[in-house]
Amino acid sequence: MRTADIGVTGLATMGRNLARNFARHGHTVAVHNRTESRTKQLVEEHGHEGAFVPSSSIEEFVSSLRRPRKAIIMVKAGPATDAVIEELAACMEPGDMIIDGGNAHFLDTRRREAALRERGLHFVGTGISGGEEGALHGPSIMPGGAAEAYETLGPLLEDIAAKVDGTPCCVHVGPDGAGHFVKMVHNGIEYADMQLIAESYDLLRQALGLSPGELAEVFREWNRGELESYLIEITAEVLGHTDPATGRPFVDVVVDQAEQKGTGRWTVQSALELGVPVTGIAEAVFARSLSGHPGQRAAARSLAGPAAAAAAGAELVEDVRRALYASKIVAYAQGFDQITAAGEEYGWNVDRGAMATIWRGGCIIRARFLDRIRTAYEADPALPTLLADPTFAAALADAQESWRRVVATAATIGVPTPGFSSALAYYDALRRDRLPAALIQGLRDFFGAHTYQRVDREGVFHTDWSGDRRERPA
Ligand code: NBP
Repeated sequence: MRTADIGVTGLATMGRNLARNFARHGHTVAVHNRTESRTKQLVEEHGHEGAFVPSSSIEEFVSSLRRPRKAIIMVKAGPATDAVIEELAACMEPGDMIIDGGNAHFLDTRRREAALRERGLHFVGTGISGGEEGALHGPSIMPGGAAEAYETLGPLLEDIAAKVDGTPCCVHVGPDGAGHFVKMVHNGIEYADMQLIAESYDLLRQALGLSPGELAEVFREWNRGELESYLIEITAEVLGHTDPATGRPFVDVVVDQAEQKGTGRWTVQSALELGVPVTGIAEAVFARSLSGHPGQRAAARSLAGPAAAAAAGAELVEDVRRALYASKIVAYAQGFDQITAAGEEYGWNVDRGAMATIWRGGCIIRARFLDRIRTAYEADPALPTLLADPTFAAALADAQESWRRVVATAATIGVPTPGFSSALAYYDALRRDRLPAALIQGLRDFFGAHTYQRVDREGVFHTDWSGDRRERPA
């Protein structure tokens, strides 16, 4: 009975393709789904691709696995995951592993891992990126959980992961919820990346009157340089697509309200808790929210705009390319800061260079750029901010004049670029010698006696604002 190397329960889009990926790599895969027809369909349609062991019940599924058992759950994240964990755990024995490949919140993963550890089982919360295609042909895989579990599970996951220069896009991220956390930040960065791309498109279209087809060419060209990435590549595809029903550019027939499944929001919520300014991701989440308020947008349509409709020449294209690159560096730097802060908060010690390495292939944010991030962290694993890496600092220096012109042009002609603007503000704030936070401290002390520190003396002080205005140690 116990023949399968690994099992997958939950055979919708992701689970089915993941199971096929294991089978295609020569692994015997146990497969199970709550509704049995999905299991049967998988074996009927793809049974010839490798060795599948179908089961109609969880008990049968678990007993078809070789020990230590490794069962991957690919069901809708939330209560369904808890229900399936409970069913699996009831039939498992100490040392067995339950792997959650769904998009769980990392705090749920921490809770589940602690509960299963008590029962002698391993729980490996695993981020999987790359969507349907990635699951079949090689995703980027971010497993958390105990290092001991990774020893036996890791080789299987590395086998099916995407490979870049022969290196698998899979590494043990850290204990308990580290894998799902890093996947969440990956998704947050994906939001920021897409927002910056959308702003580039919008500004060039509004300022220069370029058509979507012409802009597709611009993005295609950009994809040959330092911006080379999956998202830039597919931007050219989407902008170049014509709606067959109307003959109009596809982008013009799509309702301009961006949806979200929640991982961007989770990233920002966590960043607020950790005190990390992920302005690029936050602006991207808010921009989607704003787009989804048609009533307010209609009510505001008659508000006054600038007199200047267009104020730019063809050099704006190169300026926007540089601004996009600079803003992208900021968004990634902020995301990596969040991983650092969470590592400290939860005791994970995540290797940031390794994260850049496993995001180079398989996932949505895959890009040439990630190689530079990997190199930066290899050169200095304790780098306080990516912006301080000599290569990125030079790239920002090179881009900053363009970046400022882009933000100024956008403001002048009234095109919203919250991603570009906030990234530039972050850059300028971080490089400042003195920030106006000193005034904020003064105000806080004035109205709430919140105290302050001085630049010239140790200690904490309070000024008696309503009395004699003398300073006293607090
Ligand atoms: P869905 O998220 O659409 O979930 C459908 C699967 O969940 C089906 O197999 C369904 O079984 C099962 N399920 C549900 Br719903 N409730 C269940 C329950 N109470 N007990 C047992 N099974 C239950 O599938 P998906 O799009 O393949 O995604 C799977 C996971 O991977 C999700 O967590 C998702 O967030 C994550 N993910 C998805 C992508 C992507 O691109 N789609 C990418 C990365 C990660 P049934 O057939 O009996 O209804």
